[in-house]
Formats: sequence, C-alpha cells, structure tokens
Amino acid sequence: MKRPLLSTAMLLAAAGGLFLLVNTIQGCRPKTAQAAVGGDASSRVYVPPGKYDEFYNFVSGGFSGQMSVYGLPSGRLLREIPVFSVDPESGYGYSEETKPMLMTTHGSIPWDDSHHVESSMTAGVPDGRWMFINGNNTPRIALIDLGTFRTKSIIEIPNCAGNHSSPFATPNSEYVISGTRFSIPMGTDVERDVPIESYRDNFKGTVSFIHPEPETGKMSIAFQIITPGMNFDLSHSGKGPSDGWFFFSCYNSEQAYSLLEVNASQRDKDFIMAVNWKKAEQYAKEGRGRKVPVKYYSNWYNDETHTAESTVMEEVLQLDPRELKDIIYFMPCPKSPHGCDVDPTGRYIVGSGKLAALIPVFDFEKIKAAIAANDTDGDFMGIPVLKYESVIKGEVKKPGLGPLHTEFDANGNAYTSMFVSSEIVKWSLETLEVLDRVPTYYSIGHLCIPGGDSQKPWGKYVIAYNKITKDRYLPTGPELTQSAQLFSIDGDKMELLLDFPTTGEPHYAQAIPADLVRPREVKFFDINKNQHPFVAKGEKETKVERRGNEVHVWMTTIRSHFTPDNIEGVKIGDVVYFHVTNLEQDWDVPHGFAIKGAATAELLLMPGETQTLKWIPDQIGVVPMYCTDFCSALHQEMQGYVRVSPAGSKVELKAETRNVDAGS
Ligand code: K7E
Ligand code: CUA
Repeated sequence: MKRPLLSTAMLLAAAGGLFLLVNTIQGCRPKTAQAAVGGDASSRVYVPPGKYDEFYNFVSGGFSGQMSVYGLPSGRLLREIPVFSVDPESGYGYSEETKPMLMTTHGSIPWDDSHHVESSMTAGVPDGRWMFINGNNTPRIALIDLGTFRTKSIIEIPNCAGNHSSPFATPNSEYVISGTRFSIPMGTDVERDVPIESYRDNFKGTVSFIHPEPETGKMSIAFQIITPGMNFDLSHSGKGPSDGWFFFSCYNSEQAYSLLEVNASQRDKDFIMAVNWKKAEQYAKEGRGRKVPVKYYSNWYNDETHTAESTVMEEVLQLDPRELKDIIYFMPCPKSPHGCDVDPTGRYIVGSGKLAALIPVFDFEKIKAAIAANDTDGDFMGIPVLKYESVIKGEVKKPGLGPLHTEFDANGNAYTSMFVSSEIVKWSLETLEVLDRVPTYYSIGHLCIPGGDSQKPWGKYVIAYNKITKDRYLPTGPELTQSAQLFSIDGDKMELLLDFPTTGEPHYAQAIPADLVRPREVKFFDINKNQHPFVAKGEKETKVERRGNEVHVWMTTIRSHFTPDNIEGVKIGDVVYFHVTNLEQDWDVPHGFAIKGAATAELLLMPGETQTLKWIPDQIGVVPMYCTDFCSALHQEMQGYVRVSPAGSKVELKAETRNVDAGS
C-alpha cells in the first residue's frame, strides 16, 4: 500500500471516528526526527571489506516488478533479480530466449507490481532453494532459483484479479497460493459481461493452489476454490498443529464495488477465512471438483537449452465450498484485516485490522473445537461464520495505530508493524501484553525477521520496510527513496542499527542465513550440456546462414574477441539473429553483445550460455557491434562489423574473423 490520500470533506462526513483519524494522518512523525543510535551500532552492522554478510535479504520491489537482494546486517545491495519487468541490463525480456517468460493471455507483459516474497520450505523451515514472488496486476507468481539468482518459472493465475494474497507457501512447498484481491464475474463471455452493480450476484473470488514441481520448479494449478465476492488481502499457511490449513484475511465483506475507502469500511468486522486445504486436495483427487475451461500461461526457463518454454493451459479444477461444506470457514476479524500471520508453533493466527485499535489473536485449537461443535453465528453467502468469542485467544489492547503485519522471533514474541503510528510494537504471544515499541522512519509497511514467518525463526534482527523517508536521506527530486531499517532484537528492547535505501517500494521480504544459499551457487553453465539449437561449442562451429530473409549468425565470445567479427551480405529487409555463445568456463566472466541501432537491449551472456539478439537493419552501411562488459584488458578491442547492403544487392553472405598482416 502507498500513503493514504487526504479525504474530501464529504468522505469524512460519511465516515466514523477512527476512519477519519487514520485517513488524515500521513503516518505520525515521531517527535525526535533523528533516532538515537547507540555508539556501538556501527560496529554491529559493519561488514569489513572482503567479509560476507550473515544473511541474504530478498526484498520485493513493489512497482518495479523485481526482487532485490541485500546483505544483512550491512544493508548492501547485492543484486536486482529481474522477474516481472524487462531488464535491459541483463537482456531479460529482450533476448529471444527470455521473451516467453513474460507471456500471458494478454500477450507479452513487460511489467508488474510485486509485493510478497516467500521462501521455499522443507519441514516448515526455509531451505534456501527458491524464492517466490507475486505479480499483482496481471496475476502471476514467479519462482526464483537461488542457484542462479534468476527467475526460473512464472505462472499466470486465471479467474484472479489483483493477485495480492500471494504467494505464501505450505510447510513443504507442496503449494504456493494465490488469493484474488478483486472479485470478478467469471465464466463465459456472456457471464462476464455484466453490470458492475450486480456485484453481489455475479462477482466471485478465488483462491488457487499452485504446485511447484520439486525437481524442475515448473508450476501448475492443482485446484481453485470459488469464494463469495469480496477482497482477499494476505494469507499464511498453517504449520505444526495447523498444517493442512491456510488462512486468508478478507475485507470488503460489505461487497462494495465503488468508493471502497468509505463503503468497504462500514462493518465492524470482516473475516479471516480458514481453508482446510488437505480436505480440498482430497476432494480434488476424488474428482469432486469441476473442470472449467480457462486459458493461462505457465512459463519455464530451461537451463540446458537456455530458452524459456511457454505452455498454455486450457482448464482449471474448481471446488465449490457450497457443495463441499467442510473446506472453508469464516472467522470474524475487526475492521478490514490486512496481515494474516501464523506464529512459529502454528497455534496462533494474528489478524491485523488496519482500521482496528486492537490485534485479535485466534487460537487454532479453539477453531478446531468450534468447527467440531458447529459453533457458528450463521453464515456469509452460504459459508459458515464461526463465533468470534469461540475462536479467539484474546486481543492485544492498544498496540498502536494501523496494525499491518506481524513477524515472530523464536522466544514467543510477536512484532507488529503500525503504519499510522509509524512504529514496530513487540508483544508477548502468551500474555498478549505490549513489551516494547520503537519508532520507524516513516510509515512502515511490512517487516521481516530472518525465518520470522516459518517454524524456525533465526531472529537476531527485525527489518522495517518504510513507505516514507522525508528528512532521512539526501533529497532526490519529487520522489524520495524508500528504505529499510535494521533493528537488533537480541535484547529485551529493540535497537535501531541502520537505515538503508531500497530500490522500488519494498513490501514483504525474506531473510535467510547465507549458508543456506551459498553451497547452491551455479558458477557457470557447462558448455558440454548446452542444448541450445543454435549453440556453437567452439569457434569452428560458428557460421552464418540465410533462410529466406532471415540471417542466422552462430557466434562465440571468448576473451577478447567475437567469432565471426566481420559479416557481409546482410541486406535491407533482412532480419538478423545473432545467436551468441559465451565459451568461457570460469566464474563471473560474462560478455556483452550490442549492435548499433538495435531496437532492443544488450545480451549479457553468462559463461557457457547462448542467447539471441534479433536485429532488423534499417540503414545501409557498415555497422559496429561490441562487447559491453569489461571482460579483460583488451575488452575495448572486443568488437566487429556488419556490412548492410541495399535490398536486392548481390553481395555474398559471409562471416569471418580475419588476420591482418600488419607489415603489408
Ligand atoms: Cu501490506 Cu501489498 Cu503486503 Cu505492502 S501490502 S505494506
Ligand atoms: Cu567481452 Cu568485454
């Protein structure tokens, strides 16, 4: 979420007290603009030159559509991983091989808005294998391989609009989920073309269970549950005793379809939806769902052909909870809940009503008992609503204003971000008493503790991801940087150690020990395993070939030349494909490839990899090409020429690398 807008007088008149308060305060500014930082703070975040950070921090890029990777505790930016947005630096989304990664039923989409990063897990603990991230706008989920730090697969989610409640994972990564933010009409063209005011009758939500294949990371949708129309916001999987369940926060139980700012804040309580996914999975296997025609893309990057493959799926298995009565239940939750977080023991579920003045904590033991006893308060659109008093452990009283998200340490403490009062509040899961509070600068959204949404928090730090940084950094024009803040949680009191700027707007993040990731690193791609159809495994295999108006160039790079580097016989009207293979077999020796006037980005080729740049020459002459990555002392010599002749020219197509006798 971004900062709240100032309401008009009309809206204020229409709304109640807390709503007014929340919507007119742009996040309270703590009185001391400069936080007190202890004298030894710098030594606690200082990672000397040549030394490594202890944790990786994988942070969503928000409207950049990417994921960035920082080291902790230093806050140093290590990498930006291109995911949903094209990336000219690496050629992601520009090379012929990576283009299919961004394919959807709307065609190629070069951007998205990504909010939540989730770890793959084994036995409820992050395992350092994959990270997942959601695309909100054109609903997608991506899987990032931590061997290559690259996007390995992207799946589009059908019957979803605003994939916000996503991509949270089950304890063994059996599923990652997608809950739709917007409910929408679904079905045939006629069923979808309905008046907006028919929301209550025609609009439905979905939550989808997506299965990542353990060996390959390919993703497919196992099943999709249809829900009453409203908005799903966030979610987390159960674990331990609640393994087999999933919890989703829902707002807009008012079923408003206009001016939600006011109209979706009417009811005293919305819901947390509890989903028995083990049951749903069983029903799906028993064939008790309905196969519905849809279209969606599942894209997967093949590291041996070095090419993304798109598969178009044509149906999805839907389960209807009005028929399968024991798969979903609603639990009342105060005032438009946002975060929905499950503690490390798996017993407690924390709902953060962003307009509420308290934080309800639900007890899974009580939820089970209430379901068994049918202890309900009627139903909502045919789905049973459990009694609030029957499922609640208790409420955290007066925690602060605008609770959003909660993470946990290993010692029974919870840490909740407060957007409006700009602070992190630490409280006890046992007593529900507030233990400590610390200001953030400013307007914190998500927060993250290493392992803090898993069964094994590593603790040590809590990181705040802030929306506003006024007066914290040098100004940079109308938009100031977003930022993170690192606090120590080793002692009883939280302690601010470091501010560091972030790229894009950070939302959720994961932090995991570097030791989980480092042993997995792919240092280069084995050229012998390269199965790209246009690979040249040595300079002898390079060539040029005309296929009608297409010219294909098999090209290689090695320090510090291209083979071939002189190409003639290309004509106006041709489409040239440079298939460039980097022959290097050593860590961190990429070469780049760019040609003048190409309407695309460079190729950045990792050792052993083949990528293709498509070029449509539009001017007659001799056109230079060169390596863009400073690869050796003679990098600046790494260049070549392509001669472009008029259409119909008789110049023969040839490609070579020539020795020139300096004496002649
Ligand atoms: Cu709170 Cu989109 Cu997770 Cu951001 S959401 S803050
Ligand atoms: Cu290759 Cu510079």
